[in-house]
Amino acid sequence: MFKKSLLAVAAASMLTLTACGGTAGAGSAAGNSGDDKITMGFAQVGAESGWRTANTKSVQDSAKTAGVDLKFSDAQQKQENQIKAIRSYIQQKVDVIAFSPVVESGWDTVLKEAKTAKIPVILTDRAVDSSDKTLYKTFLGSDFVEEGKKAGDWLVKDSKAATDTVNIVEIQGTTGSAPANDRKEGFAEAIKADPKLKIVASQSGDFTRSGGKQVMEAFLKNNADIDVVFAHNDDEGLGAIEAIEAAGKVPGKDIKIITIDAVKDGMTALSNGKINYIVECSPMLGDQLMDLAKKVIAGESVPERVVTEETTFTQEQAKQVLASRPY
Ligand code: GYE
Repeated sequence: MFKKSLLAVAAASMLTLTACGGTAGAGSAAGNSGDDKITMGFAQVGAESGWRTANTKSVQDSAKTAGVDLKFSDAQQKQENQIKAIRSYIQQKVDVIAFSPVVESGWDTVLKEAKTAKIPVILTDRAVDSSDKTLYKTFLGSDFVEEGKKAGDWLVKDSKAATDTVNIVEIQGTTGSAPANDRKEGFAEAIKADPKLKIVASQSGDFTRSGGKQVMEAFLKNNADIDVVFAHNDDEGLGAIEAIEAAGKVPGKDIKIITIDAVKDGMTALSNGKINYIVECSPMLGDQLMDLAKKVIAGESVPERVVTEETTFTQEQAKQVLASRPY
């Protein structure tokens, strides 16, 4: 089914080429590589987390299934590397560029270069703060504010019976990234509902396990009374667990932990009672990305925002689904 529709789109894109000579962002699927394969340049953030590994695999697998020739680069969480990769994709005249911007700001120049070269850009996973919405065709990914809200809503409910102040430490994601900015905002918004809930410290763990561990060690040193950790991703939460255990405390009991992602290691810790709640963020964006790319190249209209569907998991729910989680 999928293959068939891709063939149809590929054919449509060739028709577009014949009809309008590859102008107006129609791409040049047949022109560049000498066959009818679409070439996509994908500038990935890095390999910082379990989520990212699953996301990379999803994009690579889906490209294969869709018959898309994928050029892939890993920016090691550095914006300058991503910009270099995008410039090289422009030089190579790929048909479409997709990327997951490590931070939100500072993309206008390189996006304008892609636009001038008539190469369409698709944002996946993370947003940019450019005011010129014509610099990219669509943005596929999660609603991070909503994710932060879900995490905060759970804590509001869970803390109903508490009589004292609930001291929260927050381990933020990569500074300046859309998920760090938005999850922080959504969580803060939700916990406003209960004045007992107080964020006593907030620092970036760069979305990594080692970052989460380091930040948590410092938090434990400087704060005698921590009740809750809100980590912006599972990996940071898993790092925090190590720090909490090393300090002789019991994660999930002495200190409750809320994270976002729901990757295998996170879900395992949730089933084992070391994490208390996980908000899902799906990394499986590959199929939708390939589909959007085909449409964009064929000159079809696509929605400017495609939001990923996601759920949440308690410890009980995690036990039930753990075995069947694909990543
Ligand atoms: O939550 C985190 C990863 O951008 C949604 O990046 C993504 C985030 C994800 O490093 O684990």
